[in-house]
Amino acid sequence: MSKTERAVWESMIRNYLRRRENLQCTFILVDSRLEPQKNDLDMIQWLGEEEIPFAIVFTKTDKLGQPQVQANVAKLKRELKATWETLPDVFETSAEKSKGRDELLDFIEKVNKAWTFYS
Ligand SMILES: Nc1nc2c(ncn2[C@@H]2O[C@H](COP(=O)(O)OP(=O)(O)OP(=O)(O)O)[C@@H](O)[C@H]2O)c(=O)[nH]1
Ligand SMILES: [Mg+2]
Repeated sequence: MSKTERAVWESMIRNYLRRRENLQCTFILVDSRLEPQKNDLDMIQWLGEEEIPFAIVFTKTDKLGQPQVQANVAKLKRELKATWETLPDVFETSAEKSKGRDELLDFIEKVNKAWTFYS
């Protein structure tokens, strides 16, 4: 995507997240193979500041060894702890192995049951 197109998408997404009144939770999908990326950290920081509820979902955890997944998860948590007192829920998943699927579905069910409308 061109820089201009990216900016349009970004603005659309941020407006949606800010204005969607019945949004209960947002999921930030983070590639578990990568160390914390600036764009992910910026987005997470912004969601926190806007008080938009979110959880972090690490994806593709089957693609690397468990110690490396743990290392990248720990690094992201450490980065977040620098700013935030409480950390969001974090899920480690693999679409390939269905890892984390049940946990994530349970979480979504829990969120849906606690549905509230903020006007
Ligand atoms: N091994 C593995 N491959 C996956 C997993 N999730 C997605 N893929 C593969 O990654 C490729 C991209 O799939 P997408 O659904 O676009 O996933 P994405 O997280 O958006 O990944 P990117 O587009 O690569 O950034 C496809 O070939 C998928 O089959 C996973 O959990 N494990
Ligand atoms: Mg993709």
